[in-house]
Amino acid sequence: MDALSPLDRRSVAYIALGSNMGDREELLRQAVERLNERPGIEVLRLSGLYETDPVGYTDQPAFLNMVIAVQTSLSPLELLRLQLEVEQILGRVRDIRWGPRTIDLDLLLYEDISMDDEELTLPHPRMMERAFVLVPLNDVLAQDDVRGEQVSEAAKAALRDGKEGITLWKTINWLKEFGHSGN
Ligand code: PH2
Ligand code: MG
Ligand code: MG
Repeated sequence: MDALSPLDRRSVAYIALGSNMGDREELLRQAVERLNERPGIEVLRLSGLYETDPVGYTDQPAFLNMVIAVQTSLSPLELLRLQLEVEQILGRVRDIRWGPRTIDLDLLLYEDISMDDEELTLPHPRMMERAFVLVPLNDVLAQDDVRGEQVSEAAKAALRDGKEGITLWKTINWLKEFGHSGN
């Protein structure tokens, strides 16, 4: 039997992005482009861009948040490390926990993997409570994903409660510009 090439072992993962410093839209766009240009990762779908009130530490500017669906041959930890690298390239300085940031990339879901490791917990432990994650995730979650109903119900509930301000700020079509990385 033939060995599977890495390209045959592609997995679908979902990454949440947020920015509340500098040119927020441009930082998000750059982050998505930099992920997409790496070998072993291809961006499949982009949510809308949502403007959201800060949650947790509230004395900071509004965020732009989005979620992307990617297909990847990287492992969860490799994907996480790539995200950290992209955060660093785009000037992320980690100081205040939950404080202002140029760019934040959080791995939400990787296939149906559950893990709780020092470096990475999957699914993301706080994702089901956060409208700024649930609403854009609901835009891009695969139609046949078993978590679809749970995510769309939680997103609707979060919007209904209205405790987190969240508004659709812009719809985007960056994938056309990026072209295809061919990996
Ligand atoms: N990220 C946080 C803390 N609070 N609030 C909003 N609206 N959006 C975020 O991305 C966000 C936040 C920690 O990563
Ligand atoms: Mg975060
Ligand atoms: Mg983070």
